[in-house]
Amino acid sequence: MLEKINNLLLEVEAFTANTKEQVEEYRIKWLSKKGEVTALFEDFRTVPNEMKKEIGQKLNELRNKAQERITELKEKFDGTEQGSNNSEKDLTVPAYPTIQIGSRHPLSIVKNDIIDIFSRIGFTVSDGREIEDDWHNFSALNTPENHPARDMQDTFYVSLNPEMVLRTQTSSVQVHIMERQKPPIRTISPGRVYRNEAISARAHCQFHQVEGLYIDEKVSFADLKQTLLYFAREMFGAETKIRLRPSYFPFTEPSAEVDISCTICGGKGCNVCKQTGWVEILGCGMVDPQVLDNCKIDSNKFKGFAFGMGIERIAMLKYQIKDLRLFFENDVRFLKQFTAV
Ligand code: 2NM
Repeated sequence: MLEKINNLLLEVEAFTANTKEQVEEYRIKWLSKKGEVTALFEDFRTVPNEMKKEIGQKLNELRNKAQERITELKEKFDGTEQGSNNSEKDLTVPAYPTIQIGSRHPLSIVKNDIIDIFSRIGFTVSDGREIEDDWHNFSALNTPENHPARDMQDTFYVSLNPEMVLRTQTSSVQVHIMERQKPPIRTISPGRVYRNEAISARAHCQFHQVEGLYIDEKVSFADLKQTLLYFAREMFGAETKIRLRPSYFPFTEPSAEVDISCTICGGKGCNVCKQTGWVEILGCGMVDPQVLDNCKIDSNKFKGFAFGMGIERIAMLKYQIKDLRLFFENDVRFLKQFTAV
């Protein structure tokens, strides 16, 4: 056995190769599972104890030398065209990404941005149901029986049941919160809402909203304004200005609509802002005391502000998307433009 080992040692030392293939051939001949060195290790088990030390050392020497020689020669051919007949694959090349990573929907990106911005100033996120009863969607929110929003033309009724609707706004979530929770309340509710509208570039029968609500003992209109200025600057950049115009909602008094200075022209006037320098982004107001009382919150003690915005609208401004329908068609040519880098 010793003789066999010595012969192999000589062979290893004398070995040179001209091609990569030859190196691989010898690796198989010596070191593979069926190779000669491996076979000697098998035989080693039968060597008498008194010879184990000497033969073991030699055997280890042989294996190390063979391994060294092969690595050495492999390195010599690596990276050179020599010896490569191109049939051999380079196993160190990073794998081709056969699994394509998807992209997040632009509405989800913007929704998450809005959640992040309000989380940083202490707002929680609340979810609710999309099928609502009349009380949570309308009555509690001060929307009377004869209000046009309740019309079949505007609202989807479930199975013609006059009590159940697809929610038309996520303030219904906040009615649940106010009924359940004592102030202070500081929460936003993102979610899908439904309105019975003809589908066009500017309107759809489903869209997404984030509504916000803050109730405490001393909440003022100034708090509302400053919160919305903070939001506008975080969302659209530090230079952004806001402007409030008086408006009307059944659930707030006073109410206002909020414009931001146009993100495209910076206020100079362009197509997006129709030469006005301003674009509308949300509605807001001080929660009507009647709404607080409807939800068993003492309107003498507590005040609140609320606001609501369409996520599609914010996303259209942020990404300059001109047709609302793109958000719902799931055309990959549209969606893949939002792949994170
Ligand atoms: C808006 C505009 C103004 C609003 C009101 C409430 C609630 F539940 F507290 F009464 N939540 N959201 C609100 C107020 C929503 O959307 C344009």
